Amino acid sequence: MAITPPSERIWWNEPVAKVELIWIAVAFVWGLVMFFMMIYWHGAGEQNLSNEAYRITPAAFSEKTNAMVEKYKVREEGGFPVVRPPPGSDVYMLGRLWQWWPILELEKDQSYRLHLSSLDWQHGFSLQPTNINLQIHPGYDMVVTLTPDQTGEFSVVCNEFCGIGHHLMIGKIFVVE
Ligand SMILES: [Cu+2]
Repeated sequence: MAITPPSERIWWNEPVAKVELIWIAVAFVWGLVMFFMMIYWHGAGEQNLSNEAYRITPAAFSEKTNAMVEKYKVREEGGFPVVRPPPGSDVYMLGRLWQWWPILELEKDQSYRLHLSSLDWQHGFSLQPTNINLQIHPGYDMVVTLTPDQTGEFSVVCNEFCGIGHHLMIGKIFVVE
């Protein structure tokens, strides 16, 4: 904190030190690099997905999810319905305190339109172990076109802190032949 006024009245019009100019140039160039990396990673990276987003109310999203579960439920697992929707269809997974619901069973090398939304707060959809991450907000229907290319059991963990049950918020996607 300055307790005396600057000695020159026009204090801001001094020549800028060379070191400072170098730092400004470095920061500017790095900013440009990062900007173009965003575009590069969109194509070359495997985490930044092209997605679509639409407005939807939590009630409407919940209704669509329930309709899919009723139609395509094949079994239960730990109190969760396991749903096997036909390839090419719209599939829904909702986030809420504190679960990803329902469990999905998808076929390898088939494409699905995966719809994600939250019924309450912001959640993070993190597909493990592939490390695909999306922010999931109430009021928005995030749509990702998904073509699983390996079979197995994948976990969906919430990676946006959402309260006391956050660490228990684990969903599942099975990919089968
Ligand atoms: Cu959460």
